[in-house]
Amino acid sequence: MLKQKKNTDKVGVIMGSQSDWDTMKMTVKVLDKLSVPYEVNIVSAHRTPERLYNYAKSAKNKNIKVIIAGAGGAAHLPGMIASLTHIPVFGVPILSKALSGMDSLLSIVQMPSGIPVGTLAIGDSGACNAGIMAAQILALNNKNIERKVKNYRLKQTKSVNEEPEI
Ligand code: RP5
Repeated sequence: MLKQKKNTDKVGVIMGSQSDWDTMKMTVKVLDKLSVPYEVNIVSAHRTPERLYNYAKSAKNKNIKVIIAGAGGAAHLPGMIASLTHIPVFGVPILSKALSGMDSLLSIVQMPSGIPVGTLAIGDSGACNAGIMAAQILALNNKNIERKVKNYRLKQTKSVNEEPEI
């Protein structure tokens, strides 16, 4: 993780359980790549509801500009965080064992009108894209992150062969 100055804009990455880390490490990996400052925590909507409340209420004072919340199954974390703060929240549906992440996806995406959660794809792609999306938002006010995001995209484009290797 980057060394962080005080008052630096950052991303808050949270997950409902230690078991979500395998997926959410994809978010952290891409944030590192794009030089985006972040902090990462476990916050469970069901097992640690007071921690959830305190996290949402203290996020602004910690200069968190975007929150990425990964959760699986009943997956109430992103929606509950979004209900407690005006900071934009992205939800990452974890690929659950029982229902292959469909439970997580539907739970996160079906927010009532008035409390949005930007919902990403199930699993690793969603976790990675949530990080890129957050970087793109911070890039609006940060030239260094903007440069990193542009380079990331350029490198990705260059890496795609015109023809398949047969
Ligand atoms: C959710 O329940 C978590 O986000 C996790 O995806 C799921 C299972 O949690 P564990 O029982 O593995 O801790 O709250």
